[in-house]
Amino acid sequence: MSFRTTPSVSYVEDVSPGRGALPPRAWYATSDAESLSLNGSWRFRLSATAGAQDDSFAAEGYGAGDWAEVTVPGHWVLQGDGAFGSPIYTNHLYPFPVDPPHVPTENPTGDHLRVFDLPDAWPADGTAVLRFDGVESCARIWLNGTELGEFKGSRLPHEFAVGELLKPAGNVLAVRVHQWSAGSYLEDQDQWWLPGIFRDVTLLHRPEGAAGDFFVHASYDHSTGEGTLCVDSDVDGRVSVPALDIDVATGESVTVAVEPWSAETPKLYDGELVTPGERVPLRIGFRTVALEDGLIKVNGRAILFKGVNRHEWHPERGRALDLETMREDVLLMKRHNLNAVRTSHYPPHPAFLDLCDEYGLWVIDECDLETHGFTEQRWRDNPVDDDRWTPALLDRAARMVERDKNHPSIVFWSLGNEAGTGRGLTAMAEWIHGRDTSRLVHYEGDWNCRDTDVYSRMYAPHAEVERIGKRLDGGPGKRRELPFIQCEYGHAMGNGPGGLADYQRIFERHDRLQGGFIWEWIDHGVTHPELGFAYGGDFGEELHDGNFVCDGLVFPDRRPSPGLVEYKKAIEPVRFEGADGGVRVTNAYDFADLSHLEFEFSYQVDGMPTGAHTLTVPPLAPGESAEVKLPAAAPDGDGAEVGWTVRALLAADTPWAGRGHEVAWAQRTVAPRAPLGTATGAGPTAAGDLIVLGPGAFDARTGALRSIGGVDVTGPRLDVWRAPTDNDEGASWQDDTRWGVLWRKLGLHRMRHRLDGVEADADSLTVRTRVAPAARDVGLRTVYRWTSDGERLRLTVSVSPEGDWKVPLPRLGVRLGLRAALTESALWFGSGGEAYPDTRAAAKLLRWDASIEELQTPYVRPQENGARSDVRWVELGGLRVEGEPEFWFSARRWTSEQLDAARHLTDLTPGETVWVNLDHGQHGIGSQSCGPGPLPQYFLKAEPAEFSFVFSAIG
Ligand code: IPT
Repeated sequence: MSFRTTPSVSYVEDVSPGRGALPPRAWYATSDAESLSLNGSWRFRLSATAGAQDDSFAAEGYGAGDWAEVTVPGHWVLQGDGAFGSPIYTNHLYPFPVDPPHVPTENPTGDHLRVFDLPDAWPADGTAVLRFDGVESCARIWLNGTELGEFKGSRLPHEFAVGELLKPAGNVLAVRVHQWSAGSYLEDQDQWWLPGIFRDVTLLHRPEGAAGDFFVHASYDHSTGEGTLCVDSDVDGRVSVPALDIDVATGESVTVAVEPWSAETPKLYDGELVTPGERVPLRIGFRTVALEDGLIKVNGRAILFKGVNRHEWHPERGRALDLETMREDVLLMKRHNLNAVRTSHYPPHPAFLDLCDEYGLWVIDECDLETHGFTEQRWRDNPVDDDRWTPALLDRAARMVERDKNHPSIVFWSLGNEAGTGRGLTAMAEWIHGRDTSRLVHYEGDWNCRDTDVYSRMYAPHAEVERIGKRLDGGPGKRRELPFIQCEYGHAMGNGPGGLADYQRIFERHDRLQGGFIWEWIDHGVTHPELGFAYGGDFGEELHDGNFVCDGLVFPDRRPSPGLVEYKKAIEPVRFEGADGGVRVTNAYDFADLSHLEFEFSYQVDGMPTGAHTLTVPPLAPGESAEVKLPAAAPDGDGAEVGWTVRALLAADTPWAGRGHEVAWAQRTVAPRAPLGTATGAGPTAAGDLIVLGPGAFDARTGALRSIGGVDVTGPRLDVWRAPTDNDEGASWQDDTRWGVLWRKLGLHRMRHRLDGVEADADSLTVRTRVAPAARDVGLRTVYRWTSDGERLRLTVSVSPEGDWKVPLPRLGVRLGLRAALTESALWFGSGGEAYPDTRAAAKLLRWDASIEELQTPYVRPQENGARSDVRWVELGGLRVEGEPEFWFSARRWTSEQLDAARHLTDLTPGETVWVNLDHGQHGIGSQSCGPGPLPQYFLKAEPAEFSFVFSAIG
């Protein structure tokens, strides 16, 4: 005798892509055919295992009145206030035992129910399909009690024919979603595991004679200026493009003069595909992508990717993105000079690609495939090298290509990410090459370029990229013929990434280097009531990768981080160089001339802009440059520094920014500021326990400063510690240069200050100290020498390292405390935004003011932030501080030690002191949270240094 106790759920662990779905086809948002969105509130029941419940919920008349509700699109773990489980974050580790294709018995399973009526206008004839745009990770579908099938492939569409099952009213759509399935092994991307129906569910009417699949081929011949259009269509019909007077049959090709599409000039022509039963709007962009002379060319020109990796993310809704959020991403990218997106690591919601077509971004569309966790077992059992999985891989490739093939913005198909190598990948590449000869194929894991049309790498150091640019990298013959891109570089985790401008200059020096994509666009922080933004581990995950999920150029709420501002500057499409009495302007666009820009020029005196002038720049073609005379003579600074700023601004409104939006800029100093002077004349005098020197009062025994002109001051003392950034901490696999770890090991976070002597002479007060960590023999001899002219107090700090310093210093300067009650804001002449030695390209030197709060950069995991560079002077808390040479300053309501100890911003609470760092040096930032550390020229070496500050009290 045999009997079953649980319903069969064998499909969950089946390596096949599924059953019952229609073949994939081109996706379009609208047509004149009726459609019904099934987004909204659905009834929801969560089970702990895949087989906990039978199918009876799918039957008509089932009573789900006591079920909970969830919003579709959505992830159930982000709804229900924790009642439906929690998100899990792992980078590459599978959060379940690796035994493909098996998944855990504990397999959260969400039954979703939606009852709907057809609208009155729903035609009686024809048929209908149900479209699911994204369900993670495996779904089984029933309509009115009849099973339609099941599928995997979370970020890919699946359609089911439902025509004869539909009723005018009371249709019951039942969807059972399993968090884990065989498909999970193919979806090991570095992101939160978020089950649910997270993209749209739509019922589409298919009239008699409706469009089936169609492929818009729209190429451009740059030698003739003509475009050729041919629309292949499963269902015969006609294609019209009124603006081009085109009206041809499907399958027929027509060549006419057109304006081509490029990311810089995204010309789209409205057209229509008319089949006997349906009219489908088309947005046609003419462009030709080719591999020519070993270069990626579009419309005959080599392009340079200034790109970013974009995951779909919203801090409350996860990967369930609405159109406005997608548009915000595109607008932010365009406003920051980006021209390319890699859709890491899966095809995005298709509406995002419509936006890329419309606003102009080159796209690498990546397949929903990553098997990174197999690296833990040296890739043994890797599905991409196991024929049993190949149908699933080919299904994924086809669903991506067929869905997205009509987007002019897509120039590359990418097989996936971090999946090792194997026959399955080759099969995908072969199929894609055969299906679409108008685009190129990308996959980073293929270093020999067996299957790909570009040599692509991630996080290659500058020197290696330069060698590749010079073609000194060797490699197999095919690779040597191919162009190079970095599909990931510049790890934007926390403060950073550093070194972007250095990469960009290398990319520009060598034709073979066609740019790259920063990792990544957005921090995947989850809005959390107590923590602000949560990251890995904050939901009690047993296995997690902490804040490695927060590594974007924008914060979770899409506020740009300084990294994005820096990138914008590094990739700006217009370059300015100072020339004798003029400025040399270079057009660094690939396609656009400069006629869409206007140029503004102004001088600034002591950081204050004087009047603006127009700079007349010819409409240079891409690559051209010209020297332009400065429009006015420099004003007399009378001892103050004089410089100029030139800005390239949009001359007219565009769809992505208004007239006046700044695209590029540069500055140059014309006359330096006068030296600060020695500030001597007054001598120290004893007054009880104090020594008075000009406006300064010092502790007579310790030499510590107490006040300046009545303003209470704690310190200043030498300070070398900064709360390590994620890039300081480094990645676990880079042990020898993880400075954050080595600094702490050496004890730089607990330096002791030994007083060796306080000496007063006729015109100075000298305090001799040695600053060093316990248990070590290295130290910094530090001498503070104070002088005054009666009004101002000058401090010169001399530092001499002792012992064998094997590590660079985090920072070198002084820290002082001011009374918080009197310190609300700062006014300074220096860089406006955060800057460090290798994140300083965007340091615009003007006079700025900001509150102490505004001086903080809200990195999701607290860490060193907010330094302003090249500071000539700063005023805060009743003091003016001038520096010689220029210095870095930061001010915060907590100490570096408190910043270091905090895990979330909500751990930081303001105290009674504002702590100010005046730094002579900062160590570079680099990209070591995943890639290479700072370049050697940005190291802050422990070597002899001397720097001065002049303090005075202000009214
Ligand atoms: C690389 C991954 O491709 C990406 O998804 C992300 O995890 C990134 O690293 C780090 O944030 S893989 C890495 C081992 C180089």
